[in-house]
Amino acid sequence: MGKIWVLGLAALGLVAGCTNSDSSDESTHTVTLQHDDRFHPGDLRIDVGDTVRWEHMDGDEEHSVTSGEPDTEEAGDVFDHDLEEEGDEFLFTFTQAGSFDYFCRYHYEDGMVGTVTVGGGAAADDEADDDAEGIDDDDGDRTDY
Ligand SMILES: [Cu+2]
Repeated sequence: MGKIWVLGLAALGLVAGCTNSDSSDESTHTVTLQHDDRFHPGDLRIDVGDTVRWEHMDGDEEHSVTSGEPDTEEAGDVFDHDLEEEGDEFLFTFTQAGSFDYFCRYHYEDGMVGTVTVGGGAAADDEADDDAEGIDDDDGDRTDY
């Protein structure tokens, strides 16, 4: 009985190991908030399913990570998180492709804004091209024949 139990645990360990390695292709990207009132990097390109981690590295200066563009109705709709002091962080996982603007409520007028571009790699570009060509070809065929 004792040996079977040990083997069972070992098998579970292997399964857990595989699961961990699978999830490692969803990566986390760090954007730091620094003393120059900028996000670093301001433009970030990630894959769908990746997580962005904003890390405060600016003493006790209050910043925010707020989705959208300043002074619009959509501002803060997706996320709106204050980072008040050094070491504070905010994580957000992007599950949809697209281009996502965000800003700091306190310093956007000084240029503390950023963009996260999700997906849009070779695969997405090919799909967009195919769609455009498909529409053109259909129209052309109907007109010609
Ligand atoms: Cu700020």
